[in-house]
Amino acid sequence: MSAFIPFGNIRETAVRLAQTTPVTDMHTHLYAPEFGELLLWGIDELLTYHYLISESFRWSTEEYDQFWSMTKREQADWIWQKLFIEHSPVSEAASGFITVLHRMGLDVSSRNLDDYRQAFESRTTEQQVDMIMELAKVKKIVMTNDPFDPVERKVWLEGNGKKDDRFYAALRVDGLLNDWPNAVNSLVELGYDVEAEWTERTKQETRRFLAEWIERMDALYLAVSMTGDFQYPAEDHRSRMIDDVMVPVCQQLNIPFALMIGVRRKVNPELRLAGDMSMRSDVSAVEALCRKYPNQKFLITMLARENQHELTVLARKFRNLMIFGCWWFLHIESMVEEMTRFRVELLGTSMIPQHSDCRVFEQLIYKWDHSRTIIGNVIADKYERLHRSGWGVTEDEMKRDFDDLLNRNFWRFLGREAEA
Ligand code: FIX
Ligand code: ZN
Repeated sequence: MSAFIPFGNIRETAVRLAQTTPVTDMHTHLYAPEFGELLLWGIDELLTYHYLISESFRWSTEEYDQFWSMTKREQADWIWQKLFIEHSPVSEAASGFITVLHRMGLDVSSRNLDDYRQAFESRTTEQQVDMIMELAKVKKIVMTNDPFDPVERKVWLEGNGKKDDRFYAALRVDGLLNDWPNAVNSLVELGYDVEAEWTERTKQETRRFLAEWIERMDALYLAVSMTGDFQYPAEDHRSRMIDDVMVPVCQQLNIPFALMIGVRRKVNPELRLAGDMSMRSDVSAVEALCRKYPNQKFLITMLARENQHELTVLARKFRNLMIFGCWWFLHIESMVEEMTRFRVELLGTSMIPQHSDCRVFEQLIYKWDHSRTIIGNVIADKYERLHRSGWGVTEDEMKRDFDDLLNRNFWRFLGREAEA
C-alpha cells in the first residue's frame, strides 16, 4: 500500500487531483465538430450566452426588440459594455468569461475585446475543440440530441454523428412528453404511423421511433427537462408516455432515463431562451418512479434549491437513482459548495457532483474550474477529519475517489464501465 498523505498535504493533493482528473461531462449542449453550425464557440457566442443576456438587461432600459434586432457581434459588444466595462464582472457567468480568457492565455487586463476576438479567429473549430478539451481536462462529452431538429437529423442520417469518439449522444424526448401535438406531426413526417389519440398503434410506433434513434445514435440515455409541476403517477399524457413508451424502450435497450425537473419556461417571454425560471417540484414523483421500476435506472437533477436535500435523501433509498449536477441557477459557487457538501455527507462519493450544461465550447473551462476547486476542498475536509481519527488516505485512494466522482460513477451507473 502506498504511504498515507501527511496531514499538511491533504488539501493541496485533493484540490490538485480534483482539478486534474479527466472528466466525463454527462450533460452539455455541445456538439462534435461534425455537427457544423450547431457547435457554438468563440467570443461572440460566449458573450451572448443566455445567462449573460438576462444579467445585462438588469442594467438596461432599452426595448428588448432593439437587442434582438442587433447582429450577434453587436449584441456581444452591448453585453461587454454593460457587464464588463460599466460594472465589474463578479457574477458567476461574467467572472466565468474572464476565467476562460485568462486560462486561454489572454491579457484580461487590456480589456480590449477586439484583441480577444482576433485571438479566437486564428483557430479552426477542430483546433479549438482539441485545445479547450485539453485545457479543461474534459475527456468525454455527452451532447443533447434531438432527431426532430432537421439540421441535426441530417448529420445522423448521413452517418457522421458518431465519428468523434470523445462525443456521446443523449436522446432528448421533451417534444414527446411536453408537446405531444407537435411531436405527432414530426413523427408522421418522419414516417411513423402515430396519431394524437393514445392508441396501441401509436404506442408501438413511438417505441419504434425511440428504439431506432437510440440505436442510430448509440444514445447513452433518454433525457427530458420537466416543468416543476411534474407529477407521477397522474392521469395525464406524461405518465402514459413514461409507462407505455419511455420505460419499456429504456428497459429493452438497457439505458437510463434522465429527468431534469423544476423549470418554469418563459416567465419573461421577451428574454426568449434567457426568460426561463426555476420552480419547486414534487420529489415524490421521482420516488414513485424509482419504486415502480426498480430495474430502471434514473438520472435525476432538480432545479430548485429547496428540493436538493430531499432528493439526496431519496438517493439513499433507491440504488436505481443517480443524482447529478448543480443545474443552471444552482451552478454558482455558493450552491455548488452547499450541495456538494451535503451530498457527500449523505451519499459519500456515490453521486455525480457536477455536469457543465455548456452551450458554448470554451465554457468548459470555467464551468469545470470553478466546481473542481469546490469539490476538492469539500472532500479535503472529509479526508482531514479521517486523518485526525487515524484513517490515513493514500494518493491512490484519492485518485480513485475523484475518478469516481468526475468520471467513473456515470459509466458504472450505465453499466459501461469499460468506457470510463
Ligand atoms: O433543459 C435543459 O437542458 C437546460 O439545461 C437548458 O434548457 C437551459 O437553457 C440551460 O442552458 C441551462 O443551463
Ligand atoms: Zn441542459
